[in-house]
Amino acid sequence: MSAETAPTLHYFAIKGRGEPIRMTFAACGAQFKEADMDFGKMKAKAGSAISPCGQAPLLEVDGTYLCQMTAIMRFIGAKYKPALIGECLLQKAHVDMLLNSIDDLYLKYIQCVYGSGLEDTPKAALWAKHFDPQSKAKSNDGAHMAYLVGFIERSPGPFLCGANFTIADIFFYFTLEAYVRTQCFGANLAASYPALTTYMAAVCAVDGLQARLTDPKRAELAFNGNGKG
Ligand SMILES: N[C@@H](CCC(=O)N[C@@H](CS)C(=O)NCC(=O)O)C(=O)O
Repeated sequence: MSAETAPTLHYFAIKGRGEPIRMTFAACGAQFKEADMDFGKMKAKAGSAISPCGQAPLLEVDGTYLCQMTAIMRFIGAKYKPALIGECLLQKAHVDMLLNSIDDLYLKYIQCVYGSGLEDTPKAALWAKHFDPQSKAKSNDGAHMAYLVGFIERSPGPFLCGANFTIADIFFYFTLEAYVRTQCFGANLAASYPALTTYMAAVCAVDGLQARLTDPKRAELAFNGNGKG
């Protein structure tokens, strides 16, 4: 694809929900442009074709603005590297199931970061309800790390869908990055779920993605927009 027709990611200068999209482009080896999102303009135009849900990220493709991070990742995968969205109909459904399950757990992080500043008490509550292996059979909105690790443990290969690396791995890796940061659960996460260490190493080694993960410009981006987490 020529530089002129490359899609444009409209997002803030942070990792946030823009980063799994950047990682997806990297895993595809596809070019894209970036434009800083202006929060006021995004809200002023909320509900219009250029800000359909009044939220970012947005991907501008041939004059159309797509919102919803996982839908954007699926579009990029389908366009540039179809195996990333699943190799057959059933695996595609599996990838969608995983993306929804991962988002359920990622949202618990976002709520704790933006709703409670990732303070110690809410962070301990987050661990107790959604991470402590003892709580996996309790009511937890379907969001529990034990469920996601279960997918890895049942997989016949290094990734969530066996040997096929998919966009679900991209979002899960990013979610794990958030939770393993020292500001969050640090080493406690891998201590409770040892399978995560091998899994994260396998994802890190994926061609294309590796370049994004080691890009110094990525390291400079804050994880979230409020300086927490
Ligand atoms: N479900 C949406 C969530 C998007 C979202 O929460 N975007 C945040 C930034 S990461 C935002 O625009 N927040 C401003 C607001 O909701 O008013 C997605 O997956 O893209």
